[in-house]
Amino acid sequence: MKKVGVIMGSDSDLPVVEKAIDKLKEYGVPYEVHVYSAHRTPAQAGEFSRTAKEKGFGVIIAAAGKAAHLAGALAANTTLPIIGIPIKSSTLDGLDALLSTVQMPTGIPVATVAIDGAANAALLAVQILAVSDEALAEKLRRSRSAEAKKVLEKNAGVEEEFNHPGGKEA
Ligand code: RP5
Repeated sequence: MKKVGVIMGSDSDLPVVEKAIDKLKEYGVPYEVHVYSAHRTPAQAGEFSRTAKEKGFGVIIAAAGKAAHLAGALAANTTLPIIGIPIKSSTLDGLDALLSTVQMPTGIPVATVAIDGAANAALLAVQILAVSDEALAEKLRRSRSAEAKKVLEKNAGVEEEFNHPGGKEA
């Protein structure tokens, strides 16, 4: 199976990025984690994405905060899909990182998830790999069914409480 590269701009992003790592572990997807910064270590970031395909990566997740150029800088050097996680790490509550990550020029796309949306970034990476991996696709389907079942159970509880004679809203 192809690996997922998990790159963050600073180790201060790790508390959020760990949610992506946990999700990849849950799906048994191989991954590597690195701290490469678009601004502080641009040579290492560029080298990583230039050689990622030949090193067996299929998708790259890039997490960065503030003026978050990491995902775009990685995308500039590879045709592998790049998923950007804008990190909330400044006085602007992550809106700075969101706009810096999502507003890519035509030709160099970055699939941007929500601010601090690390679990969804990993799920999207798994979904990309699952296009050519039926066992992984089946795991995703089973997980979605299990999630739906939990929501339906919660709905049943709420309906029971509010929609019956004698219930709170009856
Ligand atoms: C970004 O600046 C990093 O991704 C991090 O979110 C933010 C702050 O970095 P540190 O100053 O905590 O290293 O490049």
